[in-house]
Amino acid sequence: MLDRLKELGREARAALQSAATSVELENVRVKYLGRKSELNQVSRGLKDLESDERRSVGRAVNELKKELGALLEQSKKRLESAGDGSGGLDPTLPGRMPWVGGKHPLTRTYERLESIFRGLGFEVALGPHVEDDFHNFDALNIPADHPARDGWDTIYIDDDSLLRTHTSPVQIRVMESRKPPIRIIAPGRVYRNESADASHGSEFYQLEGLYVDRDVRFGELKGVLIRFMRELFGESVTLRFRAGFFPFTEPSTEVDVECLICQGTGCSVCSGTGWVELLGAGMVDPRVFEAVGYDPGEFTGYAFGLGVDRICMMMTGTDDIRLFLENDLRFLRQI
Ligand code: FA5
Repeated sequence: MLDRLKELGREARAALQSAATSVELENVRVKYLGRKSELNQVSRGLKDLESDERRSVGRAVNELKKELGALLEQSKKRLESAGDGSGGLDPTLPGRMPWVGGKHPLTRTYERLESIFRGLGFEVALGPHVEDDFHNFDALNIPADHPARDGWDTIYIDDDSLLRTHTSPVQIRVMESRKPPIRIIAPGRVYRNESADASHGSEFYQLEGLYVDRDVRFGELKGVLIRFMRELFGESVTLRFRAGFFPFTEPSTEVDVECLICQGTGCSVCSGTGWVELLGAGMVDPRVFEAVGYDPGEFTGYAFGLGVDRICMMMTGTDDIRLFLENDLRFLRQI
């Protein structure tokens, strides 16, 4: 028995030292140290031996196991540091996909809107987020004592500086600096001092549109908005033009889309009505033209202001607007 153990030791040592890959090494381990190995069988048979022999063979078995275990560790290290071709890796495992970052759904929505409007002949204009009363309100025919100011719950920074409540002040800035024809979109974040719910944020994105020229008519506004909505949601989208009121447009309209979250059956996003308001629009009020030095007898125009977050909700089937600004990667990765 002791002779056989010596021989086993010689074989195992040679095999451990010559293993050239981690797979080979694993096979050697199973053969000489595994549960069904000869060494283990000798170990299990110790109880049947005479006590003298049991002691000597038992000692030899333990020493050999210890020695081979240490050799196994050495061989593992040797293969890892030598880069054995498998490098200790199992080449049969599937590869790990690297995580690739993506654009935020609001950015993707905005880019889609921009591309549609560029295709319709609009160019992009930008304006400041910190505005003054004149551009955010007065020039838009909303004087200080006008009750419509209540409709825009305003965050003031000081007596005359505020966080813009809509993108409409960009209309004023563009008209102050250029003569018609003007055909712009003005995207950006707006701020309101209102409490958030499933379809209202206190910070959200709008996209303003403005077209000014001679003989611009309401029919063109309607045509552009319908074309835009169909490009975005498909030809079968159901829209509703409601009469609306904005001090800076006359006549005015608000446009709703049949709620794409519940297909018009009523949910928390559409407050059970089946419709979601996506934008306000209308023909530019002559008083606005006067405020920027245009002759209202010569020029007419239309303007609109879209809620980008609401459109993003409809496009992605998201039922709570607040999710867009929480930056929870578990949510963002789903979209
Ligand atoms: C305005 O802000 C006008 N400036 C729009 C306009 C521009 C009208 C030019 C006429 C001509 P309103 O407050 O309704 O309007 O907002 C426009 C759109 O922004 C809404 O239709 C809605 O889609 C979105 N919106 C309004 N309030 C919120 C809010 N709290 N959270 C998310 N989206 C909102």
